[in-house]
Amino acid sequence: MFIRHNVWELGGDWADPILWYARAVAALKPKALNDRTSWRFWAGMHGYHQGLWEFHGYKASGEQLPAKTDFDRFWLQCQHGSWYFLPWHRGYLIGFEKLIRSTVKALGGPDDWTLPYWNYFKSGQNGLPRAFAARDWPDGTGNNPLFVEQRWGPDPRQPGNVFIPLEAVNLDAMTVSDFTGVASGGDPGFGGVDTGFEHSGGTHGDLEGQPHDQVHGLVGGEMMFPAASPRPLPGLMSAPQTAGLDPIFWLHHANIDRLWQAWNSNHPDPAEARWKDGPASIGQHAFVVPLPDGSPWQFTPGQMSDFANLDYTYSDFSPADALIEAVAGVTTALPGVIAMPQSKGTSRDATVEVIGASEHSLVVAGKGAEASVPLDPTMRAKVAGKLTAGPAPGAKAEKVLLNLENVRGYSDATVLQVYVQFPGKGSAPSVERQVGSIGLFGITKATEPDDGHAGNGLSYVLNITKAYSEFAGSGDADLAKIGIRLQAVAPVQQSADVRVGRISIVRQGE
Ligand SMILES: [Cu+2]
Repeated sequence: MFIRHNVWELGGDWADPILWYARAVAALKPKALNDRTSWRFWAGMHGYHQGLWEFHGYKASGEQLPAKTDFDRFWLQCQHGSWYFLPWHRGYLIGFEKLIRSTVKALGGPDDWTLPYWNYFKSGQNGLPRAFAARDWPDGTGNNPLFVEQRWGPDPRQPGNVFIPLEAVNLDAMTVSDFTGVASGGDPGFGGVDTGFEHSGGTHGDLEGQPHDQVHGLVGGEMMFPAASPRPLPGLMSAPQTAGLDPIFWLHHANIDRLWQAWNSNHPDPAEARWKDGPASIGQHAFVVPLPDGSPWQFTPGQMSDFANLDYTYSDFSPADALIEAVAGVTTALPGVIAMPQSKGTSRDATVEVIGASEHSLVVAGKGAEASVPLDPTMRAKVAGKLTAGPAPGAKAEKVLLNLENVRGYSDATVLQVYVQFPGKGSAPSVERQVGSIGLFGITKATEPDDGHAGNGLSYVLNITKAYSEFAGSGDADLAKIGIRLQAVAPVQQSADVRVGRISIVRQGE
């Protein structure tokens, strides 16, 4: 059994597992793009963009791509906006870990190397692990392969200062009871919505949407290169087409994988054969990665879900180590997540109804944007009644959800903190609550029409039940209209043309 450990607790910035990782990355980076065991081939399996790869120096113009049979079989496979997001990435990590382990062994290292995970939620560990931030090897010589120039971090005024601002991420997904959600504006579920093979789906599952997407954008950041493009260019981690090129990608995904298994301790994965057997079982693209000898290894979500029969585990499954108090005053009680009650039935047959929606699209630029959403009086009364009464025995609890629909634009690194404003009645002051954040990871691809997608952008669903119920039946708030404020972690460039198609508030329940 191989054990994956916390990267911050290996016993030093350049503890052996990190040093061997760096040596293996150095060995794999120069390999040919079309070699199934090269660094760049593995990144291409996640996603590929010729312009970005060439601009950032990861492909020479005219350099040979993999042959068409290999390209079609292995490349552009990553599953996003799909209930396959977690199992696909688990198989991808397993294959990658095998490649690094065999490379480490070939270089004279130990034969039990495992992929460390980066738990940015743990106190004092939200900074980029230091070996990844150093330009030099530990002996002071240059060219540390774990260092990436195009990893700009959350603050454009301090490019290269990489950390995860804790007020921009949360572990709310861990409290979601169902793996599979609904795509119609309701909760998209812990693991995502029911899709076929889906390289860039429009609605991300709860764990994918938070913290996965945010961490990508906060680590990668973006930069203006006016000579090359009027739009900001994403750091490697900020866009799915380049993320796999950054060595930190794998440690981030190991943490997401760990959170999935932590959630699994008392929530089941989908039981449907179509999920377990994967898209290959319905005649679509198989999930397949090369083994270290280059031979293909095909896997199914069902195999990835059977954690006891995989040959690795984690040193620690706790999502974080303490209460995380967000700057906005929102307190999320983390230790309680493991004790959440099981849901009754599944959310897939729940009713989803619109309480109110904005009439215009909303441009997001600079520091952010604000909008107001009128709420229908009849629906408001219905929701207030249900929230006050609580669920009948055996019934699903009432949920109120904020939808940011058809968000389009060209800034994959953008992270927006989302606030809801409840206007006061009469002279009572209005009150604002942070309800989460969204990360626009994958937005460029979702904005441009391609084969299979109309360019509808990405849609986000945030659970605002807690904040809403505080005011729903209160005499101090007037909910005829509520305000939505989006606050950018880093300024949104005008040229990125970010806009929200529609904002709606929906209820989900019986
Ligand atoms: Cu990812």
